[in-house]
Amino acid sequence: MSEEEDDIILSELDDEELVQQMFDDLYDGLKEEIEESVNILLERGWAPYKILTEALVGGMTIVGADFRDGILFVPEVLLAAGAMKGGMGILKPLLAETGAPRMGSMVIGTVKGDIHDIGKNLVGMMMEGAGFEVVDLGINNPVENYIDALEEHKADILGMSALLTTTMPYMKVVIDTLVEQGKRDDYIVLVGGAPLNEEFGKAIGADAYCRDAAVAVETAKEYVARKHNQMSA
Ligand code: B12
Repeated sequence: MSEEEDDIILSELDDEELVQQMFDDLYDGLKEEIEESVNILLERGWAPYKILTEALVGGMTIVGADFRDGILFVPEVLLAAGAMKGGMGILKPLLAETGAPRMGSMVIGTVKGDIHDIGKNLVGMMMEGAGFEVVDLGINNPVENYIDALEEHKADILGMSALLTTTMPYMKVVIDTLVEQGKRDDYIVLVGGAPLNEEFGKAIGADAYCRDAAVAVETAKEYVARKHNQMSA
């Protein structure tokens, strides 16, 4: 880090400069700086969701582009992910404390062979904020993990995440197993992750593909309401 950069006092930057600085700090994997900036924006009255989407996800998009283009490599991206998680950790309780009524429950996890978890964590956080109970299975989940957890927690929704074109077909393995066991219709299945699209979601037999965490919450609410209506009909 150059001396010049050392001298930046985050709290003296205006909002726009601070968000720009957060993009740089996320890129450089500076967790403490990211945490400090998140706290500054909160003190300035920014809504947690705005900080999450505009500053953190915004910064991660830049990291993603440079990773794709071979400018950044795994170790750097891991540091960036660590910094992102530091910021998310501060926002998590704030997003969860909306006092929303209990909506239902969701089991969520990243599929077997895949260790990307930032998007999944974000979906989990937003779902909790919207009043869903969330059981997070973490990464690298074989089919049994999903099915055991769905049954144990009597969940309404199954959420699967995959960020690799090589791991996304595993979602179909999970759905096919549910079909074989006659349990497919017991759950609302939502899938997501950067390489997926709506067509893929349909092709594997999911109820819906969700582009981002906000869409996931809206979709989950819609399906749960529909399920309850069907049950009371
Ligand atoms: C961070 C990152 C990593 C980190 C992961 C750290 C972590 N703890 O997650 C590390 C460095 C470990 C990593 C490793 C690898 N990565 Co990587 N990684 C990324 C990167 C840059 C960002 C992903 C991210 O966190 N995005 C931010 C979040 C917020 O977005 P998101 O995940 O898309 O989630 C949102 C939506 O998709 C949706 N969503 C996500 N999940 C779910 C689930 C449900 C149920 C719902 C409803 C919605 C939903 O909502 C989320 C929130 O809005 C992407 C680039 C990209 N464009 O995605 C590459 C990327 C995914 N990685 C890639 C690759 C190739 C790899 C490696 C194979 C590299 C290597 N050579 O080792 C390994 C694979 C390791 C493995 N087995 O999983 C490729 C995949 C290419 C492909 N087509 O398959 C990408 C696209 C980069 C690229 N262009 O080359 N990676």
